[in-house]
Amino acid sequence: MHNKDCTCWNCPAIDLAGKVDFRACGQSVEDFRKKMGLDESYQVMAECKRRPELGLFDPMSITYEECPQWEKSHYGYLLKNMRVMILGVDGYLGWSLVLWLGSLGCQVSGVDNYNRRDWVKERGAHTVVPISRMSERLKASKEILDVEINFRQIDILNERDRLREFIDEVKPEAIIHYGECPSAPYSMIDLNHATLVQQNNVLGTLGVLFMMRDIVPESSMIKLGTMGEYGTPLTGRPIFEGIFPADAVLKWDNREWSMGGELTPRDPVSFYHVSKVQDTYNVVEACKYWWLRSYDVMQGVIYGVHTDHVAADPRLRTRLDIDEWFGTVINRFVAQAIIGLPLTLYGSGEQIRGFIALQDAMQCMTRLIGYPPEPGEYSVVNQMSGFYSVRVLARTVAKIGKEEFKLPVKIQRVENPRVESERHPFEPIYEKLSRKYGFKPSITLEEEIYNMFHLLTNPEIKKRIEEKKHHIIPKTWWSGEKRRVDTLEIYDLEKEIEESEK
Ligand code: USQ
Repeated sequence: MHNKDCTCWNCPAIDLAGKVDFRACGQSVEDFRKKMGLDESYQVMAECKRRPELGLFDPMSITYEECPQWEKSHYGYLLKNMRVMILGVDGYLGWSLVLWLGSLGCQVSGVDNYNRRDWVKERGAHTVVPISRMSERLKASKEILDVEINFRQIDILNERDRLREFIDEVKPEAIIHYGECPSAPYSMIDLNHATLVQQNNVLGTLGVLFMMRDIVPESSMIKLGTMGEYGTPLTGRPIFEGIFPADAVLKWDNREWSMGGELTPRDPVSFYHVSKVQDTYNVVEACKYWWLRSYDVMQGVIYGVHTDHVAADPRLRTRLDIDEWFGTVINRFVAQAIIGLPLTLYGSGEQIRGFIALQDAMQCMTRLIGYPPEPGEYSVVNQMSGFYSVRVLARTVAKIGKEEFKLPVKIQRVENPRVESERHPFEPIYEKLSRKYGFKPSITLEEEIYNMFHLLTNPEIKKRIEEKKHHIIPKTWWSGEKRRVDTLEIYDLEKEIEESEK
């Protein structure tokens, strides 16, 4: 098990309050001992909130393997009945994760104010996979999976007192922060939308950090960042996992410096992505000032519809958006293929992004929850299982649509409404999750695309795609223009294959 040697130093049940003065870090050991009235033999001592009978002990002396509170699971050791709170529990990811973690025995709680439902509705779009109301979802999760979700309708930004109360009541041992607006195009509609996204995301998260400081400083925050924070560096330098590795060097003017440990440059690609960059700095600072622990999960584009839990009953399904604002590229392509709309490549279609299937993203989050960062640690993982150009994705979707579902799929190149590099090198480093946390992708791109076709060809869902067809072709330009993009070229799969083999 990848986390068997972790100790109480990582564990959220540790009680360090008053026993370790983190502000002393950076002072001389001598000053620290003097201030605390400690002698030469001083070492860090802590108590365990789950096992008070242990009294004071060295937190590095007990490993997960030795502690009865940590139990083996398919994803490494997991804290028994771990209290996990999911912010944004009603969304595409939040809902999938709460069922996943609840089924693994975590004591799950969730917060949402239905913003995502409202934003999609405001645009006149809808989730093509129908989803139930929250009351129905909660009932079904209990009935079908025996998962009890402690849900509270709270607006993270505007109801801070209520969120504080809920955190105080639950005392979560990990907080998964999915409670942000995830859409680049939505943030580019106009000033109001850019403001809404940045306020909601940046200030919402800032509030949560202060609450963690005051109420649950030993809990970890697992926060959703995005690969889009880094942009696509035209120099072709590798996209490291947030922080330069120890042997990275900056050379200039015949001099050299180590870059090890510094945050890597960010070059976001929309006002939404800027909000994630701002979050990064706020989280880094909170870890620095208050010794909070955080994983910043730089996630690639998630695709797919399947986890065993959401598929267990129609009432447990998670949402799937395919409109120009909230639909992401693979999900959109499959929906387009089903209704006979040529797949929309923006611009050249050569832009490359990292991708991960829904169920693999869930696996990664579980592994991170089971391996909390150390006090004060800000750690970054690039969460993806492969990277592809959108053109390759279109070809893959078209091929599966044609061969397995007998759909005559075509591809179209349309004007690119975004400002982004359409031809660029791309070398993301995404080793930590597999090397340190034991992540193994469980499904291939082709298998998940197949799953999507399978679900989305259902007549009811197909009808829901047809109903919102007019929201598929983008009208939101990064320039501020508001007009449908023009089609540049339409071709079939044979031509695409021919081109790719040239
Ligand atoms: N694209 C097309 N055709 C389409 C839709 C998109 O060619 O019909 C292209 C876009 O131009 C872009 C790429 O596909 O180059 C990805 O676009 P997307 O809409 O699938 O995803 P994006 O806007 O980048 O944002 C999504 C999620 C966001 C997450 C991000 C991860 O909405 O929450 O942060 O993926 S990443 O892309 O790695 O930044």
